[in-house]
Amino acid sequence: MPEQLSDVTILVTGAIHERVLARLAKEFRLVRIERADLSLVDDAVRNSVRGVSAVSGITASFIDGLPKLEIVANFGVGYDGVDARHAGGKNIMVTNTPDVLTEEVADTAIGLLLNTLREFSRAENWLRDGRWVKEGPYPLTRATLRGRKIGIVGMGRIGKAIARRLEGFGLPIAYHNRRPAQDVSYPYFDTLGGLAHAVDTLISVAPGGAATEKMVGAAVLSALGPEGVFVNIGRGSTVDEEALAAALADGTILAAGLDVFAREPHVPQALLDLPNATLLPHVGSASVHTRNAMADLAVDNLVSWFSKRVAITPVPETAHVTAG
Ligand code: 8YV
Repeated sequence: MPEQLSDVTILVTGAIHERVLARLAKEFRLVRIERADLSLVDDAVRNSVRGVSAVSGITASFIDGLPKLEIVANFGVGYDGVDARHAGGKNIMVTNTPDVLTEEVADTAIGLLLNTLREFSRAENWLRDGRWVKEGPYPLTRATLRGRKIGIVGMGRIGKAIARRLEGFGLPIAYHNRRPAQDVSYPYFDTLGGLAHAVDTLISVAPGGAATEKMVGAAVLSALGPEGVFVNIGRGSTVDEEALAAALADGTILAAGLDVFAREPHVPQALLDLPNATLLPHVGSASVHTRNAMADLAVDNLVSWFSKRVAITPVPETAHVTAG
């Protein structure tokens, strides 16, 4: 007889989308803790947890502390908050939420790029502050999208969706990735520095993690040059924020648009102080429509795992994992 989902314990660590909670509570036995810290659960719970639903903080030791764990369902396409390699080594599945947020995040990247270049937030403040009436038109923007050469860092699903949009703007596109992408014909650069040299507008969709830590630093920014614009919609950990603030302050590059930061929700004061930085509070996928779709996919992975014994969207590090 197939097992009852209501007998399966799912642990939710930290804040997560309401729809994830509502659906999990309906289908499973749900236990919530305020952060991924096993001292917050007693041994009976610890020994019964078979699935985890989380956004971040799922370390190797957290995984090791749950003897019956079979699957971690990450809310978000980026899963740098889950030690997926460790999970994969222990035959534990990790899933993420790809595809359902691709177009939303690509839309946000374009909006952030345009806002960074054409200063729409500042222009709106000019209007709201009554300066249009008192002082006349908002000053012409120093920057424009016209004539720009785009470099995309990370040519995955979202990188491709951004590239498709920018083709429509009539701009040349090149990219850097760990390896050339199969289904695109844009020029490929095997180093980030090489790409930064060749373009004046760098859009990063790169994932977080040790391999990409602070990869956008002083050398890359100086290669981008004084007309350079840097947009980050990937992960804040990929940027040396101190070097970026310095490059924006001294004119090494022209402007930056950032949706992600190394220590969210904290944004370095040096960036807050800069007029040529456009800063968003990690809203890339943050519409009701898209977050609902992400919530459903996160929960559907758990339902599929415990009813059909297969995950819908396993991450590559755990693609080999099978249900015992
Ligand atoms: C998520 C994201 O909203 O999917 C991702 O990787 O960065 C965002 O879309 C975030 O992970 C959850 O808050």
